[in-house]
Amino acid sequence: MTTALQTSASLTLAAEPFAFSFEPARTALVIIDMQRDFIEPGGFGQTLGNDVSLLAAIVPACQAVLAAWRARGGLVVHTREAHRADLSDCPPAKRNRGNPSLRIGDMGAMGRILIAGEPGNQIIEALAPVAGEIVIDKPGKGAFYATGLHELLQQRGISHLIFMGVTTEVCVQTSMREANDRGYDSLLLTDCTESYFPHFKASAVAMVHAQGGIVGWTAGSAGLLQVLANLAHLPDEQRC
Ligand code: TIU
Repeated sequence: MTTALQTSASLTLAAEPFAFSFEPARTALVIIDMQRDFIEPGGFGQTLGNDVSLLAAIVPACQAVLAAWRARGGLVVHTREAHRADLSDCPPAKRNRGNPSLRIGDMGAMGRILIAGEPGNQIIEALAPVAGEIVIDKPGKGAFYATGLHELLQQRGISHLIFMGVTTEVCVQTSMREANDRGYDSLLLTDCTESYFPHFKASAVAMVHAQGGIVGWTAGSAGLLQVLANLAHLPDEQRC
């Protein structure tokens, strides 16, 4: 049975640096950049010289959380790092940085690299958005920069964010820091995020919850799945 996350009850799960509590109806699941450009060979991630196979490992854990969140009727936000076809939203500094084998906008194995609408820019099939979910194309690393995300979340009364996606220390951490400065309480699911550099992932996770949660909270997805499963067993009057 689908249960809308209308409960005003607060759910709590174990996390670092301390327990994370959230009202499901005021919480969005934010999935950062699970797009072919980063996860499959021939996309942006590989043009930067990375081994993209590392990132695919988190897909099953992300699927499990997404399925549980959807089953409870929770708000889902997907982001894609995506530029306009004319590159008018891609600063030359970003395009010219480093020595990638292909630059943003060049033709690659999955269409033009990091360009909206190209095959490589689509979210992977396993996590594809469904009707009613928010999809944000973002020209920067952060989900809030030059997007309407903050306004969309405010319109829906969202105060808490649960993050998954890639890469931990680049687009995920940047988005969490942007969220923090805008007043959101954020949780990062550690088995649902990955980096091309395992030690960067470990450091980024530590940076989020250090100093009393200077950016937010971190936890494995099992605790979240457990509280969502418990929610399904609440009597109706406590759900709504
Ligand atoms: N290169 C890298 O680690 N990440 C990005 O360029 N974008 C995101 O993290 N999505």
